[in-house]
Amino acid sequence: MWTPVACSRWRSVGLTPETSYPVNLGMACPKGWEALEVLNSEKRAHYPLLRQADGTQQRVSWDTALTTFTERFKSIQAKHGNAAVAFVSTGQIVSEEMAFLGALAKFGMGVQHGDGNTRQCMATAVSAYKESFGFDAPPYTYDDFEQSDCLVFVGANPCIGHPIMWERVLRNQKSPEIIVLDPRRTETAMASTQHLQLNPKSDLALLYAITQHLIAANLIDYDFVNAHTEGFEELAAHVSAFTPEAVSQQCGIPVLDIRRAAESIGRASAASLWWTMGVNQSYEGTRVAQAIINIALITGNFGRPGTGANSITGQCNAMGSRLWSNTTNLLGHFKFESADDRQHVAETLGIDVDRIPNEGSWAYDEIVEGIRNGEIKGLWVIATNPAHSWINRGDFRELLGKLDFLVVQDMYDQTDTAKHADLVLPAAGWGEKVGTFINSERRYGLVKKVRRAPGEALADFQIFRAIAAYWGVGDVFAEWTDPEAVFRIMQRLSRNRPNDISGIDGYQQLDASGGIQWPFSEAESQQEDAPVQQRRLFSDGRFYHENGKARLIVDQITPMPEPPDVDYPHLLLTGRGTVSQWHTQTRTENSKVLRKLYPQQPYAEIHPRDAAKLDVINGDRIRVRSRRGEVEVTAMVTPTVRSGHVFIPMHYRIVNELTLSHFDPHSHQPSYKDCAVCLEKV
Ligand SMILES: Nc1nc2c(c(=O)[nH]1)N[C@H]1C(S)=C(S)[C@@H](COP(=O)(O)OP(=O)(O)OC[C@H]3O[C@@H](n4cnc5c(=O)[nH]c(N)nc54)[C@H](O)[C@@H]3O)O[C@H]1N2
Ligand SMILES: Nc1nc2c(c(=O)[nH]1)N[C@H]1C(S)=C(S)[C@@H](COP(=O)(O)OP(=O)(O)OC[C@H]3O[C@@H](n4cnc5c(=O)[nH]c(N)nc54)[C@H](O)[C@@H]3O)O[C@H]1N2
Ligand SMILES: [Mo]
Repeated sequence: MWTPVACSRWRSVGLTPETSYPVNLGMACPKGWEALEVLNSEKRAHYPLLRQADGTQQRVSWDTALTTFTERFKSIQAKHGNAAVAFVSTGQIVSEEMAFLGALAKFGMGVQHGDGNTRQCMATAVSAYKESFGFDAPPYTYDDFEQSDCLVFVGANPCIGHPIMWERVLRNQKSPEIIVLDPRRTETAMASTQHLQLNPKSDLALLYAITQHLIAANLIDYDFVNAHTEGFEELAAHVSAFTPEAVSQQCGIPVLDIRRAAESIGRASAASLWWTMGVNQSYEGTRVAQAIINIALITGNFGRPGTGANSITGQCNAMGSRLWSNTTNLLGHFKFESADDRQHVAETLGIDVDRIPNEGSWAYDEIVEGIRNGEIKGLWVIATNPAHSWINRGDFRELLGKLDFLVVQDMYDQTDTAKHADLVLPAAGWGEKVGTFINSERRYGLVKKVRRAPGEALADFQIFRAIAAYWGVGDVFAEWTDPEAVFRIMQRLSRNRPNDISGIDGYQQLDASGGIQWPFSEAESQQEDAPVQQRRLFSDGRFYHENGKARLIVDQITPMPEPPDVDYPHLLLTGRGTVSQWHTQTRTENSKVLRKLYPQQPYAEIHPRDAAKLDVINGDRIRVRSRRGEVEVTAMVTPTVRSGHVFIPMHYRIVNELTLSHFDPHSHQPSYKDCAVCLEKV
């Protein structure tokens, strides 16, 4: 949490991290220090832009913009049906805006399909938790980083991606065992006590082998298993073939190292397992995440300090999107398919139940296919930049050209996606509006306005309100007057649900208390001894399935769809490059300080042996080619990647020219970190 420094009305000159906020405890990463600077950029969207007959985008008034938005989308719907207009949103706007967008699109405009960049990021964790626990519920609190005596990081590089959380690990006083499963020798791996540098996508086999050893060595908490889980016998039978000896070669990990990792987990008094994109962005990610959950369950590592099977969130409000985007789930994590749920939501919102569709949206990849086959003709993109970030983006950019009408609502009007837009709606950003973000540990925190947005840019909330009025559904959203009014609606919807927030006494309490983790029911708020700052789930061992038990889920191993071969002998890994870069760089490239902290030219990390074979040295130009495209990058020769692997940070737009469109079948999350490429010296 940040406090503005020396701030006249709507003009802050600096930010300083708050020492008492329970999340960052006064620490900050470089992107945080520069958060105001990137708001001042020339590239900010100042005015609505409309594409003219000559192909150029020209400034128009908000009235023209909103009239055009309404007329064009309504005419598409009149001609091709309501479902021909779709939206793609984000984990980067406040929860109240997320809820408003989803409700406006689906209950107001009759849109059937909408999804968000959360699909690229968290969908796998959601599917895994829902199936295993019965609800999408990361159980931990950040204090667990400090309370654990064995921390396992699977496909996560918190030194780069989550520096504030990594600081919490460094504050751990228990000399913990830190086990990292990553095919690269990352900064996090270097700081670990055990780095299992496994072959990419061999996680499932390795985790099953760890499970097998835990069972064989009798390191199971049978009391917990019997009382709180189901499926142990099937699990034990399934993993019995995955002995450390049987998987060692496939995973590239010595037998003894597998056993040692299993022993460390099994013998810890509080073990916690953490995962991020090395798991979520995989064609079998849901099953890998569940293999992680299984290990925490069978060792009884739930509900106590320092434990848990813990998915770390990517974007600032990915969890807001999971609960409130009204895309896959009905607003507030209800089911579109359930008549009772639709009735309940309609009554709570005071709207006609017929406004609520009886099926969820298509997933992102299905929306993309809908554009390809002509079922989707109009697209509204809010706070995401898919022309850079979508898998195999070359193909995606061509598809954007097929749309009859593309609207992009962003803080910047020069993003890769905004350049293709027929209409650009200029939005205010973080620091220029109010609302709540929900972080990885389920904490609602208040986002405050510390400055005014540039030009005629408006908070997304105000844009949605204006669209509701122009569309002619202002009366449906009469109660949705400001973010806090929507927060109260969200509180009503959450009542008696796993994500209950009915006990929060408005924004003022969120502000005063340093944020509040869900669930926080009205009943709990009245208990005198209720813990306020650090709350973890499942201390009573009750999960959300009807019988209260968690499910142990196992599956067959899936082969990698495009493994390296003679023509494309290398495997491409992608991910975060530096602490100073954020995603598609629409924000971070606007800070002079941050720009100095990372290479301007796209680069690829390759192993010294591969460099020698290609006859290149550090700094030489190389060509990386996949079956989809080819790019030129600078070679960064380093033993952090294994021979046969190449790593390119996702911050450079070239990276998704190469990636292969393939997805986890359960979560539909893109598998961004595995495709075959070949390298040539330029
Ligand atoms: N500086 C910075 N921080 C960020 C972001 C940013 O853009 N910049 N983005 C934020 C967001 S939205 C996200 S989602 C998070 C992402 O945070 P992380 O998930 O930590 O980041 P990544 O680098 O994408 O992936 C993590 C690791 O997965 C490894 N990996 C690749 N394939 C495999 C595999 O098959 N198995 C295993 N076990 N590991 C594998 C990669 O080598 C990589 O080191 O970061 C957040 N924080
Ligand atoms: N190859 C490869 N590709 C990847 C990944 C990978 O690891 N490898 N990671 C994936 C992951 S985890 C993620 S999360 C995605 C991220 O991909 P994107 O979502 O496409 O990337 P961002 O750059 O975060 O885009 C967010 C946009 O929202 C705008 N914005 C920010 N705040 C606001 C606001 O308040 N209102 C409005 N209207 N606009 C706002 C920003 O200006 C920016 O243009 O990339 C995915 N793509
Ligand atoms: Mo992400």
